[in-house]
Amino acid sequence: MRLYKAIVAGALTATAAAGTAVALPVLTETAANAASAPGVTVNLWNWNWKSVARECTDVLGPAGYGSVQVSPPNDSMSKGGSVWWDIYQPARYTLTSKFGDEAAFKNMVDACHAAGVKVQVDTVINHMTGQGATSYGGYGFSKYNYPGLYSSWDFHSPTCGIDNADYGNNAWRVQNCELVSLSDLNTGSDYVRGQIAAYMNKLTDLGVDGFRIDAAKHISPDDLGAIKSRLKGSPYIHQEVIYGQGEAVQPSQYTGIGDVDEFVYGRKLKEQFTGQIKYLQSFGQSWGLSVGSDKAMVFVDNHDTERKDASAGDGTLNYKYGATYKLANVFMLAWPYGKPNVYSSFTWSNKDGGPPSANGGFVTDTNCSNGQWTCFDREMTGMVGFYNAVQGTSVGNWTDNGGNLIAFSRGDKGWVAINNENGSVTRTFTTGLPAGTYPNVAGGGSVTVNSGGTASVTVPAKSAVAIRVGTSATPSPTVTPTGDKTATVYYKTSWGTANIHYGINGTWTTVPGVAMDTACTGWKKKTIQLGAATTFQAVFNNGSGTWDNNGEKNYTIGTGTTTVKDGVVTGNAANPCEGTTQNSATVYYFTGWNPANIHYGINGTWTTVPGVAMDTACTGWKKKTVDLGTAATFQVTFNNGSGTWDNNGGNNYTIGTGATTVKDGVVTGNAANPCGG
Ligand code: ARE
Repeated sequence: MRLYKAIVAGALTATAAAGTAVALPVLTETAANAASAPGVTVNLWNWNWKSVARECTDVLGPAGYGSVQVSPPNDSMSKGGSVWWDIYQPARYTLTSKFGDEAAFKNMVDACHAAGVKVQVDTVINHMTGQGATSYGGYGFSKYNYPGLYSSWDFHSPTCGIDNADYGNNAWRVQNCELVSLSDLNTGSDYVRGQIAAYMNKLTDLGVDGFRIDAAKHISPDDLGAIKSRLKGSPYIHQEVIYGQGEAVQPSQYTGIGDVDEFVYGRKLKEQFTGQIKYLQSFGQSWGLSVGSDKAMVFVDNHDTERKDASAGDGTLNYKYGATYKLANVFMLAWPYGKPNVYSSFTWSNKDGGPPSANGGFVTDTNCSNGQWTCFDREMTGMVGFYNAVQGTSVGNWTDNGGNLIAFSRGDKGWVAINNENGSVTRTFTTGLPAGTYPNVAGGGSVTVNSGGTASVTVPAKSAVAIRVGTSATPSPTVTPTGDKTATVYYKTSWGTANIHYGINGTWTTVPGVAMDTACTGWKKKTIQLGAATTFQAVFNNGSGTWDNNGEKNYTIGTGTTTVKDGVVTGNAANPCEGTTQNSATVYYFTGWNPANIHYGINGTWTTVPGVAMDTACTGWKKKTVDLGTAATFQVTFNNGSGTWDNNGGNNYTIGTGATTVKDGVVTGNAANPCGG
């Protein structure tokens, strides 16, 4: 026995709704770079190796993250834990960092690989240090002298410092002078290129799959290209070239080497999510993004942008924005642009302050329940599955409420609604998904999609609902059996809408089942194809959560005509409507809505909101024929499925048998077909 009940969970409620809508193609996704595609990357910035390993095994792998980006693993200048930024001052390329030693690093790479997660390393190769004398590994150095590695002649000289004005007009100084007084490696030198390539190749030998190139803007594309040509294999590369309007060095100059970290993306998302997200319908390179989708690694924030002042034009959202931040990340994983990079790190109040550490700055294990780490990667696990499920599909069915609620589908694989409003929104949405009940992978609850692909969904304030194919709550599709047995079921009920949810040989319809027709007053009817089967199981519901499942036993029904009345099943029954009056009404409704529903009451018994979808009769006219049984008139209202109603100014429309037109509030009985014919 298998029983379905209507599914209602958390603040989210979802019920099936009749209706059809026209799919609106919006954007075609650029083909993914399959060869080196990192999947969804998560930047576990400042996590130690032991914690990254555990996260790969417990969270990232099972969720379907494709890659993890880790912080610089090389030995660096030590500020003893007081700041985070000492890791961006390399002392040597030995893997003795504040995150662990080489053995811990290797163990982490292996654990991530075993979980199916690739590893990208943040590599700092433009420069060495600007201060300090000792590293985490206990190695001694000075700004232009690194015993056994670099001496003064390995740096650009004579030395100069990058001034703010240089960004605007002097590419040479940006790439040959010192960034914030950090000793600038002469990347034009064969020896320096060799040392850098040796470091990266060592990481590759340890299993590393890709690199973030820190401060790539400050290495000329020629030098970086030459270093890349010495790398083993074909690691995935994304380069930190921060876009600045009118600057002398532009991200587009680096796309021949690899992908670019797209900083404009996060700035734009901050503008929209602190404004009105309806504009995101056209979000893409035309918005001034610095490189195309196929060359962009995108992120809502990274370690630099999250620390920008909230008012800064180049700042982004960060975890302190709470629900808004999460919604922006949901959008990133649902919208086809670039390769997404989710950011998960430690919480902070002092912008310079280092991560939780002990023993002179060695980073302690990530603890997701003490408030010191955001563990934001764990909040996105469902959306990572969504991202993976919808690859290769386009955006369709875009809709918005003219403000801060948007929804769209990704082909017939996924659908998402993002509500950035301060109140909940209930609408009937076209999801484009096959009928079924799907869990909300962006939060709690579930959504039931009807056979027309629509679903009535309440999206709570500042939250998202995302559903996708392949999730466990999706019932298996209905199999149409071969054979020619049929069963006609008459069901006695006072419900305005009745569905029959049935199983043939254990294969059930998707909840809530199939709508029954009105046979005559008090009786609903449906004929079911049984194929070779001679009996089947059935339960009934009113489409909004009220079920009759025969006291949890289901009804067992055979071929031929059967009546189900007050819990009694009568096989080989006579048609209970025979001899009764069979009135019907055909209503033509003039409207620009698509869809349009007719919500009606016969002798006080109303259909379930929003009612029944009308068919398009001809331009401007919708049509529906309703069985009235013995009734001579009925009460009618109309709606567009998303909350706009025409109820004749609160009076409803009273409509009789035969053909009726309703146009601009005027009811015409015994009307001619307005579509001709
Ligand atoms: C620290 C101290 C400095 C000190 C220096 C040397 O803060 O006062 O002079 O050490 O002793 C990080 C921190 C820095 C820190 C550095 C080294 O952010 O504060 O300096 O580590 O410890 C430009 C670059 C871009 C760079 C940003 C910060 O183009 O590459 O500046 N970002 C990366 C990292 C940073 C890191 C470094 C590089 C250095 O992600 O975290 O620095 O490895 C416009 C331009 C941008 C420019 C931006 C800021 O937007 O378009 O190109 O970014 O202005 O100037």
